[in-house]
Amino acid sequence: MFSPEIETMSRKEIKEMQLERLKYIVRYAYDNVRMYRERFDSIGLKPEHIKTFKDIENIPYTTKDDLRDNYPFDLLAVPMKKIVRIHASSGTTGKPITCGYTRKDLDNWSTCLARVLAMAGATDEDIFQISFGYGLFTGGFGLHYGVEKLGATVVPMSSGNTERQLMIMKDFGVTALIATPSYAMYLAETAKREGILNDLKLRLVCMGAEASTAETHESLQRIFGAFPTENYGLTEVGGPGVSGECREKAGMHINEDMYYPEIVNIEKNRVLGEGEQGEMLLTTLTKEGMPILRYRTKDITSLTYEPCKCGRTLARMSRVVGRTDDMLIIRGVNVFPSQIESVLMGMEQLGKTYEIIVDRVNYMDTLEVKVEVDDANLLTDYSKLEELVANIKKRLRVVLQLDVKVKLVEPFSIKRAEGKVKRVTDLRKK
Ligand code: DLL
Repeated sequence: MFSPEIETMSRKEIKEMQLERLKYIVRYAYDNVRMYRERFDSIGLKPEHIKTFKDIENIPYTTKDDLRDNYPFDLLAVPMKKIVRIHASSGTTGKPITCGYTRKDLDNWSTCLARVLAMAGATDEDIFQISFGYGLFTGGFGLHYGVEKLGATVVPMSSGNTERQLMIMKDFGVTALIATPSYAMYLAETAKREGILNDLKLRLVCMGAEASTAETHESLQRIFGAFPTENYGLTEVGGPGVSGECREKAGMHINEDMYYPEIVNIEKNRVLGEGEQGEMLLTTLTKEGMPILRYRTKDITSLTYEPCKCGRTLARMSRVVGRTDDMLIIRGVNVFPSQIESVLMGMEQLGKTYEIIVDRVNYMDTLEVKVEVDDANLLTDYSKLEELVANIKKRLRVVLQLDVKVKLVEPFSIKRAEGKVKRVTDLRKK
């Protein structure tokens, strides 16, 4: 454990620390960020009204629109000369959202990540290849300083150039890979195709920045022979390092001394209890540069406060099922891409890359799944092919309660993503 004094605190101690920090950060945000002050004033809320965890529920949510409206720096709580780093989201539509860090924020951030990596089983003897993009994206630099803080070795590869990634992995004796699950899988498939799996020393794959499923972890473990874990975070609250899986793989431990999580039912505006699934809100407990209160992550998960078999007492969040804005509604049925992924990744004849295409034909929603086969020979054996398609359709029907069109395509024919993968094309929006 990187911070045993924090990671094994009793629940009572954690709660006391969180309440103290919550009161502090609410006052700090009110005093230093105009948006929070105006928002509190408009509903007659004062920082001194926040005395219990229940009182936190009176604080309005912060949303992505708030970050956009205050682009680029209006949410900073300190003068620019105290900000030593700025990151930003990739911003697929319009302007990105930004996050500013003081020196202390960077130090806390790398502590969070050193903990996450130690949870995954890493030590100062590991050689980490970071295949996240370095730049405004929080993944590359965030993990980089976490690895250094742990005392392990960093190979700052950044993303892209798969052949070269594998060459370095082999030549440098890399023992731990940091990448998105989709890129880790691409590296694994390519290493397999090139017959170099036995030359690799990889023992850990630390994934994040995208949703993954148990089946994806299992396939990666099968191919790479390395232990897969995932970690979670988002730019708005500082980037990766909010939480990470330990060797028990029983949820991601949240760095609760730095983040206060809540699960809410947004429609009913109600905070949910332990084990109940809903959208996660996060409040930063220590951020100086840009404190954020009750941020609506849009990520759907649940929390457990049971101590873990690993000895840690930090709350755990379950694997993210999906984002509220990723949920597809097909003929009235709610579908998360992760449900489709768990079916496809669980079938050996299939490759690891797929696409989901949604359309509307004659006023009816259609859902098509395009997936690569593992072995191209299968595509010329029509009876086997038909049997496989029927099997996939049947399994998808069980999970989704929907009829899905399935198209099998050649290995490596679907374009690979080097950063975050985009699996869904919704033609209804056009
Ligand atoms: O993806 C931060 C990050 C970098 C996390 C590297 C982990 C590792 P953003 O680009 O702002 O930040 O995207 C944040 O990505 O709200 C989730 O929807 C998704 N996400 C991140 N980690 C996971 C995960 C980074 N482990 C958004 N499982 C979040 C599922 C994840 N979704």
